[in-house]
Amino acid sequence: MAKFIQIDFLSIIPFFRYYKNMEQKIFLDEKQETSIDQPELYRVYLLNDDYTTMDFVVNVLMTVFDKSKPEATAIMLHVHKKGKGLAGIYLKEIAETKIAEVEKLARINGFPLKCVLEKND
Ligand code: TYC
Repeated sequence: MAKFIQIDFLSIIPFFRYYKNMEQKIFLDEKQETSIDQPELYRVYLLNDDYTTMDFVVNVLMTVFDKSKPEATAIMLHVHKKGKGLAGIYLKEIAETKIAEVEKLARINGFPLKCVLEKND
């Protein structure tokens, strides 16, 4: 007759495995949730050139990127002086649509205005 509680270590191993798997599953589920909660965002930058008029760039910033006139003017002047300026941050598909819109508007108006897309890390 055993007087003490005895632990059979070999029979405990499957339980350790089970809890380890559960922890990993929870970890993976949390990771998945995070990627759903925080979609990847992209920055759309306007690039400077010597031919696009300042008025056109201000107009693009107001119509495509929903900036006020003072905001649009400040961004345009920043691009003009520094070579590149942030127009907005969007989901990838929206950012790509905006770039296509800008470049189409530029092309039909005879301007070489270009944008670049960068991941918002
Ligand atoms: N550098 C242009 C000019 O002097 C103006 C300009 C500003 C062009 C911003 C592009 O993204 C741009 N007419």
